[in-house]
Parts: sequence; C-alpha cells; structure tokens
Amino acid sequence: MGVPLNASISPGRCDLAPGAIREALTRFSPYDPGADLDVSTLGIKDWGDLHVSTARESVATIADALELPLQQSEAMVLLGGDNAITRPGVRALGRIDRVGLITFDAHFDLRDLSLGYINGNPIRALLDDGLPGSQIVQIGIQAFANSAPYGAVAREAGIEFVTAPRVHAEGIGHHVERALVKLSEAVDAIYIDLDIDVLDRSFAPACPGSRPGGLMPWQLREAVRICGRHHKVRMMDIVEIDPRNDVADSTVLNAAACLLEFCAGVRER
Ligand SMILES: [Mn+2]
Repeated sequence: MGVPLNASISPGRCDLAPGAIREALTRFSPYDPGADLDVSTLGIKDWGDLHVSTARESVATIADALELPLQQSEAMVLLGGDNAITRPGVRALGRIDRVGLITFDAHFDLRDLSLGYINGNPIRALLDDGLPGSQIVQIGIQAFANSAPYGAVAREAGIEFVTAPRVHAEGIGHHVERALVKLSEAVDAIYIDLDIDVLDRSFAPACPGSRPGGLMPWQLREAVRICGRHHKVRMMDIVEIDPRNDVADSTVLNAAACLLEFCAGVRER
C-alpha cells in the first residue's frame, strides 16, 4: 500500500515515491535463481495509495485502512512517504507493548515531540505511546548524523543500536537474526522500518538524509530478506525517498530491490 505522506522537516516530495517504486519494480524480474524462487507466485496485492495529509491525522486513518489488509495477508509493505508513517504503521499492529520494531536508518528519529509529529521523531512518539525501548533495535546508525541528546534518549530508553561501521566490520546478517530472536521472545508482531537513507549516499542520492559511509545495497537486501522470513514480521515500510533528486534511478531501484527481497523472504517462510 502506498502512503504518500509528506510531513517532513525539510520540504521535499516523498509523496512521489510510491509511484516511482512501482515503476522501478517493472524493471526487475520476479525470479531469484539462487533460491530458485519466483515471488510472483506469492499472491501479492497492491492496495493502492492511502492519502493522508498530516502525521497526526495519519494515526487513526492508517490504523483503520490497514485492518482489512492485515487480516488478509501474511505481511504488508507500506511505500512512503516520509518516516512519519512508521508510528501509525506500528500502532496498526495492535497492543503496543506487544510489538517489536527494527529500524534500518542512519538516524535515531528521536527528535523532540515539541516539533509536532514529523519524519524526525516517529521513534520518540512511539516511546511516548508506550513502546518499550527494549523492544526497539536500530541498525545502521551513522556517526556525525545525530545529535548527542538523542543518543542519550536512546541509551536511557534501553534502545539497542548497531552503528554503520559495526555493520561494515561484522556483517549485517547475525545482527538482524539476533534482533529478531530477541524481539520475538517478547512480542507478538514485529515491524520493520526501512529508511533508505541508511544506504551510502552514492546509492541513495534521492534521500535527503543519506550520507557517505552508509550501508551497501547488498547488506540491506540481505537484512530485509532475513526479516521477510520471520513469521512474526507483519509489516515493513520503505520511506524517505524524494524521486526528484534521484540519479540514474539508483534510489528507487534499491527500494524496489528491497521490496522484492522482503517478498522472497516471506515466500521462504
Ligand atoms: Mn528515518
């Protein structure tokens, strides 16, 4: 389902991303030779775009709109839009103290709530909603991209995070597996927030927040594939792409590849 919400700190056109990602998908094959698997056999349904104009309004609107699709499907992907859709997406999964969250993001997204509900504070808003910090794992956090007070909020809340340099040094697979095991012991449903700005800037020029030193596309694809396989993963979002700033369609092709990897993971359940 497309959720073209545009409630960003900086002006942009993330609302154009659902269409651009759908277009990018047409340039891929549904077949993965390595696993001898065809995602077109999965029964994927496009629920169209859901229009919401403000992040505050989106909480009730998205929760209502997701009820039927969630009942009818093994897993859902939300095509943002900006990162403000993560809060309503998580809330749609039911009792918040029974939900786990993994973010792939260069940023904590823990900005102060006095700014209103925006793309810079969905995780802070979720803590405020009652999501325990111990049920949040953030992977791909970048140096020199986050303010000290937000690092302090993460530590105080008990949020576990894995920095981009650690991913480069140690690989991403076991960090993702470990996060899924830890969360699945405590929760009924897991939400994956895929902020494409977690990628190195050269692979995600259309994300305002991407910086050099971020994750490589194959690392993110491996991570998303693993998440798709886990039976408690019910929803994933793909956010923060302003297609007007893309170069050679690199960002939207990466987003589409991640969507396909997620589908392949679900197929492998
Ligand atoms: Mn983000």
